[in-house]
Amino acid sequence: MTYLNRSARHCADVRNVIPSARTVIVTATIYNTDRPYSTEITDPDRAHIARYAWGDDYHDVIGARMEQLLAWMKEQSPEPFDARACVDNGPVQERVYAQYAGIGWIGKNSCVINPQKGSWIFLAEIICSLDLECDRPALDQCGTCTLCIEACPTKAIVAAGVLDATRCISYLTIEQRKEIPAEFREAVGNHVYGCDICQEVCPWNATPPVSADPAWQPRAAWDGVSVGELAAQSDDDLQKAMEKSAMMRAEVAGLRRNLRAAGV
Ligand code: B12
Ligand code: SF4
Repeated sequence: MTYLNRSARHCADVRNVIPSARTVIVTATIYNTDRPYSTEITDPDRAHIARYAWGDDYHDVIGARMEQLLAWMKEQSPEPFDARACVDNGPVQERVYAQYAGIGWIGKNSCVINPQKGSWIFLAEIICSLDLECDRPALDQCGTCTLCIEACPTKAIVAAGVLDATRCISYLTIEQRKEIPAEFREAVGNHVYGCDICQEVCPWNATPPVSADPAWQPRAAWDGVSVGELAAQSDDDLQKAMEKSAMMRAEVAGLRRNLRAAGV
């Protein structure tokens, strides 16, 4: 993730993207479904895949929706304006803008938490030159709770809101390409793609809303499967199941490596 370092200065100000920028519109899209949390599953063989990756790739789905929203704004606006839509991959500190836009606060687990909807939300933005009225920033409501810090299996949350990304299972199983370091293997366990634990234990996600959007429903290949069942699938079948999903980031080779680390 050295790109984060290289682009930090550029990402600190959206006027580096659109020099005429006056407003950032932030959207939050619920992706939670009715399946149990990894922390609720007692079957020791069950494979754990982060829920944001169960369905279609959010970059494609939300990217297309943001372009539609932007097209609608351009139709409605009495004046022309400059704009760019971003989701995840754009040069934007998304959580910072989400907090300032009133979507939610950046929690101790470093995810944006909405007081009604929890944190199973994808963030996306439209940076534009329109001078729109702003919402109020969201207030931090983590209080004295430290459940996420305590529950993190790799102790990646080193202080409230501060993540040592190199310890996070999401980084270890998705972003980095080497074998999973031996010191983390036990803690990573059956987490074969990403991790949700610090959000699952969050009290703001105790009764979360569920999305009926077909885009986020779990694909059959990941729905309730064991690590053994996943490992038994051919590379071709895994490739087909991963097609147009966020799991393509790790590719079949990355998933296989994670399955090996899980002992299958
Ligand atoms: C790199 C990245 C990661 C890395 C590092 C995570 C991290 N916490 O930084 C890894 C791979 C570990 C990761 C993991 C996950 N990620 Co991620 N990730 C990103 C990404 C692409 C960039 C984040 C980044 O720049 N981090 C590096 C530094 C700068 O972060 P930081 O030091 O914590 O930054 C804080 C301060 O420095 C300060 N700050 C920085 N700049 C500025 C500027 C100003 C003006 C101010 C005031 C403050 C300020 O505020 C920042 C936010 O707290 C964003 C998308 C995006 N473009 O923003 C998604 C994003 C944060 N991830 C997301 C998700 C869903 C996840 C996972 C849940 C996926 C999973 N299930 O496995 C996990 C959660 C892990 C966790 N507890 O955070 C979502 C979060 C949604 C939400 N509700 O908040 C995002 C927003 C993507 C999206 N569009 O929805 N992720
Ligand atoms: S996603 Fe998992 S490994 Fe990463 S900080 Fe949260 S609990 Fe820890």
